[in-house]
Amino acid sequence: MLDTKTLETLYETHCKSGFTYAYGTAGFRYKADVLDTVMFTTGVLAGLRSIYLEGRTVGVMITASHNPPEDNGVKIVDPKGEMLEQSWESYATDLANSATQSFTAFLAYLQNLVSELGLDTDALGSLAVARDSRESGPRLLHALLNGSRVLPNIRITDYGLLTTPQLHFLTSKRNELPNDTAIDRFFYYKEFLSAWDDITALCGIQSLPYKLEIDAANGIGAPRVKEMLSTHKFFDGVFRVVNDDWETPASLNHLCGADYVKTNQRLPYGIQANNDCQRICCSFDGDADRIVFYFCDSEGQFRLLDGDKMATLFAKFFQDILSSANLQERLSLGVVQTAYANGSSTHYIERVLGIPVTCTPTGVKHLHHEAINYDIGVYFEANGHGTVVFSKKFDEVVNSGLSNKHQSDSSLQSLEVLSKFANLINQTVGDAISDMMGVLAVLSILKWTPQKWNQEYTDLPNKLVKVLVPDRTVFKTTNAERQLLSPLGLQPKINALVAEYHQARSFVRASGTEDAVRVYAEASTREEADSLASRVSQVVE
Ligand code: NG1
Ligand code: ZN
Repeated sequence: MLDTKTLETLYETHCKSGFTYAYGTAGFRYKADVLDTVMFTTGVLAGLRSIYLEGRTVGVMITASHNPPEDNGVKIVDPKGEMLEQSWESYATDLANSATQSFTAFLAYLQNLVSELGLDTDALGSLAVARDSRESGPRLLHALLNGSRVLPNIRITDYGLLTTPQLHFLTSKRNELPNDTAIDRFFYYKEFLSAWDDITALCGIQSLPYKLEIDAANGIGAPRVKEMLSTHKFFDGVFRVVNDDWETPASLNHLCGADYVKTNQRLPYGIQANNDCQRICCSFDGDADRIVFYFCDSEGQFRLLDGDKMATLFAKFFQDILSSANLQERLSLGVVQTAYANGSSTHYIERVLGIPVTCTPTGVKHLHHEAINYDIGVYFEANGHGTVVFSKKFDEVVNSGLSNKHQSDSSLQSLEVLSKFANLINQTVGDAISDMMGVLAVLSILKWTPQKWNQEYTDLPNKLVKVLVPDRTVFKTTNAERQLLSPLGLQPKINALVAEYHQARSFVRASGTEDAVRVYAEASTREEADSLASRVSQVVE
């Protein structure tokens, strides 16, 4: 039974009226000062989710990723480390919006939900909670914890400051491993570093072929990646973390980080332009679930290696290694992208490598769900958010291959590398640290320089524009967001413009994280891409 008196007192402490929330592409994300109500209700809902799942641990992450420092947000992580199931997103939204009406409306919605789902509010539940480095984090955490305390038997593990993917990973391990296993961020480091050691030992890699410069966006990724790499001899003296001032909240994502580098196609503050071909650089976003790489070529020109380039690198690597393990017929390999993937990357994967590509709507949960249909599913958004997932069949086939005494030495070695690679990748969600290790391992194994990686294909010039419109909800799309259904008559106008350019593509969709419409255009030259983007923006306005 809910203790309505306590509930009302806590409601009065944390909830305000007059705001409408929506669970978007990455949970609830707004200016931090309007988030107290939704933090409180999300605490309640996450507890209910755990009770619904018979006490399995559910994760809650407080972050606003690459957004400015004054924003914050919250998202719920399901027990396998994946994003919250879709039907519960609307419960989360409706519960929050009932709380912005009145206590009576909130209580009525909550009681109705509890009875509709047949939940016992006194049952046992478990939550794993963490936050990024934002100043508003402690206050919002307090509201969230008070929400979950409305349910008397929810056990809460507060992990403090973590990267988003660390929380996803620890949530999944909490549900997978025996209760007495110490599952904390040091467990995370141990898992990934031991996979790294196995792979480098198998492949005879004794040192990193380049110096590594990491721009940590002045976010929580800075202390976490330092904590991980500085304990390990392999990385001694070969890496440097810049933009590591995570304790100054205002500097978060300011002139640095993956989003800044990808959007502006330029070096972040703190990384110098030079043509040192022995150097590779990368940028994390504010909660370290995205990464982009880059280098400066022999002319000192900035060259971006984004999510599309990572997808193609992993796709090529796994194709080669599946073939040397003689598994290309038994295990399927596919790549999942969104409409923002550069047309050249899709062409390269499908036509040059001959690997199937699927396109899904924006948001990693869509990509993830599609990727699990392959035995090795590589998925990345162009902005650097993505990972690789491996099927149960993958584990079975690789393990049975490893126990087969008649394998040639080279097949055996490939099987071992495949098996260890599945441990180097954070399969629950895109992870800047794990993706970074994965890319460095692939480049070291293939003996590729960043230049060689970049030369595999050349991006089509492209442009992404944000257009402010009175009501973005009228922009409805189909065909993985590549065509507009409404406003009526707009898509034919876009088609007519696209037809005027070479190798051109353009699409329009409403953002799920900002109050704006995004226009993407690509074409054979920079001038054409810019001109197409600007003309499509004009017809949208
Ligand atoms: P929206 O605002 O829905 O375009 C943005 C990114 C997504 C994804 C989410 C979540 C682009 C064009 N869009 O979504 O890829 O990362 O944020 O953070 O980069
Ligand atoms: Zn992020």
